[in-house]
Amino acid sequence: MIKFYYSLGPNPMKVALFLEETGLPYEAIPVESGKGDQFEPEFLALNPNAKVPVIVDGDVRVFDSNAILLYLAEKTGQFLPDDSPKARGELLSWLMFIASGIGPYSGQAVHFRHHAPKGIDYAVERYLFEARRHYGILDARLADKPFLLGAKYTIVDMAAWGWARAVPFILGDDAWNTLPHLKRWFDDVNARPAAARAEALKNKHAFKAGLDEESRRHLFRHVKSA
Ligand SMILES: N[C@@H](CCC(=O)N[C@@H](CS)C(=O)NCC(=O)O)C(=O)O
Repeated sequence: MIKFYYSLGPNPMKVALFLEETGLPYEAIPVESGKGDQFEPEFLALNPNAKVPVIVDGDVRVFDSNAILLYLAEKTGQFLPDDSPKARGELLSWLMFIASGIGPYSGQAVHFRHHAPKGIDYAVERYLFEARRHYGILDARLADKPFLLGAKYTIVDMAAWGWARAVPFILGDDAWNTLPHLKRWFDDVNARPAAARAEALKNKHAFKAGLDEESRRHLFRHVKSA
């Protein structure tokens, strides 16, 4: 059975959606990042980057959410586009765009909007601008397509869904009004029973909520006094 090390953050949730879509048997193992579980030696041996998600599938370890999606899709042959170089080019391009653009800019926009000390407007504006620009690219892509690779729902949609769940928190409460195609797609993915089952993971384990001193110490390690 696959061991799935997770929290309820955007990156683990992409993998939860895949696991629920396929019905692959898995054991969900919570990692309390706010309590420092990610720095325990056993976890660092699985992911030297000290982040979730990670999966262990027999003697195979995979860390990083988009790598896990690709691994599981190739293993099961599910949620991939047609088997042609052209379709694979699209798959890899959009998957890496989400991995290297949507994810990091969203994460930094959240950090500077919600958690950084006040008064660094330049950083807030920079990351918010770039995050908005990235979501705008997805919105434009979806103007004439049901899903990000076209007619077929794939792991690229799952990768984007993990982050799309947080769009109002990342970009602001009115963000969905400015991204109509992305919102239509988001509603379609949310309507899938697997999305509801993935969301139900929150009922399995009560993760520590909020950002108290202990959480800040583990999550914001660049702050000397945290
Ligand atoms: N590139 C990694 C990023 C993983 C990541 O940032 N995970 C977050 C949850 S969404 C995390 O573990 N945060 C806790 C921490 O930074 O200590 C991926 O896509 O899996």
